[in-house]
Amino acid sequence: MDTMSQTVVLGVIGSDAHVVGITILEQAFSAAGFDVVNLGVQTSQEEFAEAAVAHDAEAVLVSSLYGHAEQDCQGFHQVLEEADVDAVTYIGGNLAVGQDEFEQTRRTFRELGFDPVSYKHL
Ligand code: B12
Repeated sequence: MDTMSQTVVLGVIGSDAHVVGITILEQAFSAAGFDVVNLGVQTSQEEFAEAAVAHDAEAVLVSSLYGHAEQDCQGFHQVLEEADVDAVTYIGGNLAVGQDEFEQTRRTFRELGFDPVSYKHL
């Protein structure tokens, strides 16, 4: 019988070491009944893909705070595709450097292949 497990893979991409946000996300998703695989900070694109495959993830959640999300996510969806990952992908945090406009940021990450972006104004 299908166990209907809903696994969420979560991590902070690139060289980013901000850990508080994903710790809160981990707790929130666990409390909501998901199985959470928290890859922690400084996670590479390949590590996200490997974990998503290994755990047959429903969703991959990428966090980025330090302002380099756009560079760190270049080619990310190709890496996922090559690994045969079939999951929704979300990104959130502080996705741009400084005070740039939300719609522009959302467009940038949609074009990079992500589903709706959670974005925090600084
Ligand atoms: C604490 C902190 C640090 C600590 C981190 C300690 C640690 N181990 O976590 C230290 C001092 C190490 C640090 C270092 C740096 N930091 Co810092 N840091 C912060 C600070 C003050 C708070 C971050 C935090 O913990 N917030 C609390 C949590 C709960 O909120 P959050 O992280 O935003 O996460 C929530 C949401 O964003 C969202 N979310 C997050 N990820 C995701 C993902 C998805 C999918 C979704 C849906 C939602 C989501 O949900 C979370 C829970 O509510 C912020 C400023 C701020 N007020 O945000 C700067 C800030 C993030 N840091 C900044 C910078 C620049 C740096 C450094 C580059 C500074 C430097 N020159 O060295 C380095 C980077 C080091 C590195 N390699 O990562 C900038 C980033 C600027 C930008 N993006 O434009 C900020 C915004 C400060 C600023 N205003 O300039 N930092």
